[in-house]
Amino acid sequence: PPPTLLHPEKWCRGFNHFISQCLIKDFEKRPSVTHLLEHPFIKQVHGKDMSLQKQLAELIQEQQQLGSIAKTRRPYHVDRADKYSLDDDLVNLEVLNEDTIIQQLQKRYADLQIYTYVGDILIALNPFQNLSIYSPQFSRLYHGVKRSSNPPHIFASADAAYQSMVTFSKDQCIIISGESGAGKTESAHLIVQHLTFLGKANNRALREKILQVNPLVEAFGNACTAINDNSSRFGKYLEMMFTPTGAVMGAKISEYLLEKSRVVKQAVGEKNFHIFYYIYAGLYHQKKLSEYRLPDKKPPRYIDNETGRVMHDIVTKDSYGRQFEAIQHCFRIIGFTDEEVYSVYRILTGILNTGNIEFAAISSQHQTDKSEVPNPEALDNAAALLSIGSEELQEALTSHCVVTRGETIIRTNTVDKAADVRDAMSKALYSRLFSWIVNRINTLLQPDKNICAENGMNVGILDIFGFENFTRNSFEQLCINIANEQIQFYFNQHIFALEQMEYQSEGIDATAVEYEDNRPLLDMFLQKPMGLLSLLDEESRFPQATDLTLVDKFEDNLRCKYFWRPKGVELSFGIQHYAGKVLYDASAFLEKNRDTLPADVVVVLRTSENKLLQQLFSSPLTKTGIPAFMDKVGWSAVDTMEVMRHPEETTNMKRQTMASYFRYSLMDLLSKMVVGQPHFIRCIKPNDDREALMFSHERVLLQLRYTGILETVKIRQKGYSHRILFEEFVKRYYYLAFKAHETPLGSRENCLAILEKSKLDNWILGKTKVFLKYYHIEQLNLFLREVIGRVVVMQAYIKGWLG
Ligand code: AOV
Ligand code: MG
Repeated sequence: PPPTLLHPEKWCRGFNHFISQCLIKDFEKRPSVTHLLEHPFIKQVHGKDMSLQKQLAELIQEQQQLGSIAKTRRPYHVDRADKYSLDDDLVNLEVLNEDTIIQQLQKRYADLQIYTYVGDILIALNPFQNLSIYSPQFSRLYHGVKRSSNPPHIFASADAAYQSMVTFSKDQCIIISGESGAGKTESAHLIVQHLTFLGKANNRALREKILQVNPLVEAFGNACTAINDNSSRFGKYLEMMFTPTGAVMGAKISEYLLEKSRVVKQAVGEKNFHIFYYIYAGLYHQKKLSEYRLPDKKPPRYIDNETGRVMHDIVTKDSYGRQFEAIQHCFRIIGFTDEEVYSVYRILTGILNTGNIEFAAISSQHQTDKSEVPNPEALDNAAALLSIGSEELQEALTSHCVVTRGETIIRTNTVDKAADVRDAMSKALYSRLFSWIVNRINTLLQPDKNICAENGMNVGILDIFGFENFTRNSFEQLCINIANEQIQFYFNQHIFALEQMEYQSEGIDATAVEYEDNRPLLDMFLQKPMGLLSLLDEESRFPQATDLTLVDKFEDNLRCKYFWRPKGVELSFGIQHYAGKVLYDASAFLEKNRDTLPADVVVVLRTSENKLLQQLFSSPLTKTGIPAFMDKVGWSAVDTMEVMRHPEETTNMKRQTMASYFRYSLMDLLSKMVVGQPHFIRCIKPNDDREALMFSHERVLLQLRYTGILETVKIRQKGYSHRILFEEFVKRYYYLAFKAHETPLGSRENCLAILEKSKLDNWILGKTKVFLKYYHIEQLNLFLREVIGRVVVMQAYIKGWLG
């Protein structure tokens, strides 16, 4: 059988010390692999096995690149002075203040240098134009080289995460933040693109599939808002899974808090989820609208909030139609069956038809609270597409059962109530369909059990909806902004709080950097029982409560500087978020939080002959599993304790409100994030007009302030971003100072030996940990890869030599 390349560590340990010493000598005499490939043994055994040859050839190339570094083992900062522009990293600024930072960013932006480092953190300015810096050539350029060899780039950040994962067999997590329209989603795409490049799966089909995931889920989860034409209306955590040697083997998405209210209503100037326009236009151009019982003169109400415009776009431009084809392609590549896709289309068009059902009051003397459907054809259409009975549907929409004292009574719905039930049904259909698609993708992309799934590692990429401040802000904005508040807290914890705590406990003298701690605000939202979300839940339990009593309750209980109630506008309240003041309009807060779907509707939908639809409603779609617990990092302490005490409450809530679901989702997300080593990308929006090359001093300054960039630069200048236990450090880097077969102790002395041998300066040894600057790690990892690489090449060589 063809020999496989072992992990060098295993290989060395398995080898006789004497032989390996001889081989090292021999290899060092003839350090070329060209003759290795020419070796009779290799030719004989692997004449046809291209993959081994290819692996070797790649290794050689890498060795050659690394070789030049090895020859000049100078300290990093000397090394970079000649090749690397000092402008690339804000940490190099001599005079450090808001002005110098902003000038630097502005100058770079004018040169289309949209990326800038702050130590290990990447700042990305939205270019608002397509740049030609993301081609495969660029992927190659940023593959496994020293960061300073190239200008800052998002690929370099992806590369850093990947290298760190492969080198230390540790999960990584890339956290992309920034306000709405700042470029998070684009950044996430670019990272996936580069990671698929790095994780060269031999399996090309898998690579193709992974690249289709984002476009597909975004067609269903993104929409046009007043700020961004492709705004994420859900939070997305995409985990790319790799084998221990770094080949991509699968992917998994978790979705958070889809803004489902958008299905039934959109603000002025905004749109529904993209997929509805795609499918309507696609069917229009394919002349298939009638098959799905959709009118061809006027689009359904749910997608026609600005009468006329959508139809005009569909008829005159073909872009929606092309997008529909693209989505069909995505479905096919990822592996959905035709039947499944057909069911999805039936449900989508079923929702569009449902939106067209109208209600009118039946006026009789005795009953004013009864409604009927004046356009029964809409009802028939919806029922037909959802494969349910049209009479049953009408019943479920216009009446409801109440059980009192063991007796079931049927009550009728008013016109308004019936319309609410209709919309609740559409929202439930859509959000469950969305979750199903995500789950299905996860099944289709799960790693093949045969390729060592248990030793796999992953890189998670977080892309949520950014901070929003519209003219009118509702419950959805509140949830979105709290989520962003939480991400900011996580960032602060990592960059400032934990770092300072650690210096203290290790007896290192480091001056503290002041930063804006948003924890009190987060506690105001999340604390139990008096936090805003708890108050909202409590009020939602009272049938008599109104949105006004809710705001009164907030005012009575949230007595802190972050909350205020403007005079003269009854239903509004203001919050001082980390990213600015936002005025919320509390109308419909209670109803949105209660998020009720009448049992009668569920019963009818379960009778559907569409198997997929039946499945969507067959069990309560709760998120599975309690989040694996989770450091103190990033979560309001109060809340963590609470959930640990009552785990059943989070998973098994009988009547789940949006607030409790939201709280649970946030926690679930954090529990995923805290497992990995974080990498931060801060997206910044240079102007509000989406104009290329326009740099609004004011807007950028604001974002720099609230994201704490100045403080981050300070702490990165002074601080040590990597703190590694002695034992861990020796385990990781012993190759650099010891023989491969040795097993040195994880002691302070051995750490010192490694550090000195590597000729680095500016590090500190604490009581139990080595404190390193971000650039030390990079340098050490390169040395390490060079040594390991050499061992791998040798191994193959030896196999030939022995044969
Ligand atoms: P967001 O994800 O941060 O907003 P997007 O990633 O959707 O923002 O970016 C908004 C728009 O900016 C994109 O549609 C592109 O037109 C442009 N853009 C962003 N980054 C780049 C880039 N690197 N190159 C070219 N154009 C870019 V939101 O999801 O609304 O919070 O909720
Ligand atoms: Mg986005």
